[in-house]
Amino acid sequence: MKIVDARVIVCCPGRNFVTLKLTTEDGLTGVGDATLNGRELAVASYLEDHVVPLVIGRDARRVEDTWHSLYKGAYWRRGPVTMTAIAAVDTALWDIAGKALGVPVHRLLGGRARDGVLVYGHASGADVDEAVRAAERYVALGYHAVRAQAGVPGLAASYGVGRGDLSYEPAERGLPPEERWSTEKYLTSVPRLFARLREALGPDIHLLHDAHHRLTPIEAARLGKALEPYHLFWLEDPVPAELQDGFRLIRQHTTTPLAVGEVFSSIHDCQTLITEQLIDYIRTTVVHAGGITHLRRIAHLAELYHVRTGSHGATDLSPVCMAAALHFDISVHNFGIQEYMRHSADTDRVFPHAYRFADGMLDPGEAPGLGVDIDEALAAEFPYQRAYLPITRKLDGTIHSW
Ligand code: CS2
Ligand code: MG
Repeated sequence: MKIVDARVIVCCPGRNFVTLKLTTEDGLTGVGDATLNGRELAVASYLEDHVVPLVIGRDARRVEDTWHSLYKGAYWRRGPVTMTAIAAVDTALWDIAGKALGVPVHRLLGGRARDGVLVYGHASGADVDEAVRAAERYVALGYHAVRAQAGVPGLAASYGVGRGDLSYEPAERGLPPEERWSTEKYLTSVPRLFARLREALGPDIHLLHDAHHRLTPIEAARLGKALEPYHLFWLEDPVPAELQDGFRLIRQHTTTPLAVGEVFSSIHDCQTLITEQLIDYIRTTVVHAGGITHLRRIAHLAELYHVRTGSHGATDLSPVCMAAALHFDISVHNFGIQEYMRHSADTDRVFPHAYRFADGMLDPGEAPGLGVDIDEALAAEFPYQRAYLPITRKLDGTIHSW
């Protein structure tokens, strides 16, 4: 089953996506998400200029061998660009494998391990009242889990909060917009948000919050302790996680569950966090952590240490990644939760898919392969538009983690 064609499709139906489409000699096709928000063309070039010549002529059935050939063959290992490119090839090969056998990919991953995939939506508001109303709307839609982010009094912008009627979207046309940040103001405001959310929603809705890499370990420990009365499902990205040891300090002070990993690209980024049980959920995703093949390795290590999965699922991960994630989520034993920021209508038209939402859960469906595709003619109507993630500075102008 030789690969005879490999195309990299860049489009922008409201935001940029990069998609790899492989075709075999017998006409089977497979797709893989290769989107790296803000650095999309780096991955497109890595694929077009360096990987495509290597995959043409390969046997599409050799998924594991292809993964290791691309990983070891590059010499320069790991990192978001390399691992996103490998992820796209890997995902497309799993898609082809399912189609060749006429079964959904989850059947190849051990079959369904649960009735559905618990997901969480993104509620946000310029202030606490608005964020509580947004969370109530998600509960009314049937969600059992909601991430809540609110504006911080005294700051013009805060992470995860849309602008006016625009929903939160992690990408901006043109050069990176600059925001100002105050950890002190933020730490004062967050407990108030969750006190109000628990009061409005009761004890059973899972509540999540993303600190988005902005705290020091001791600040994160303080926030975790302050949030304990509201028993969050998780506090995400409390600190930048290059220093995995930093989580020991947080762990000493709080029982609020911790989640990290959406920016990780391999098992090596989270091995200490997992084996020392410094986190409760690992957020690595199909698109940025080497595809389904490598994400399974991370999940299987995590299973030994009581760590569950909680894959990233923001709008800058395409429906191709979401579909692949759901085949992984429905079958992996130590599944925790799946992030699900709904895509725009244009994006859903460009990427027709089989997955469906009902009663707070997503289901990947039973279509052969991943159950997703890209409408290339429609994608061509939405050409790439350079966009960047914002940057943030402290009130004194010092650059900070956005
Ligand atoms: C966020 C993301 O969804 C999340 O948890 O951290 O929205 C993140 O900001 C974007 O994916 C960055 O591109
Ligand atoms: Mg996050």
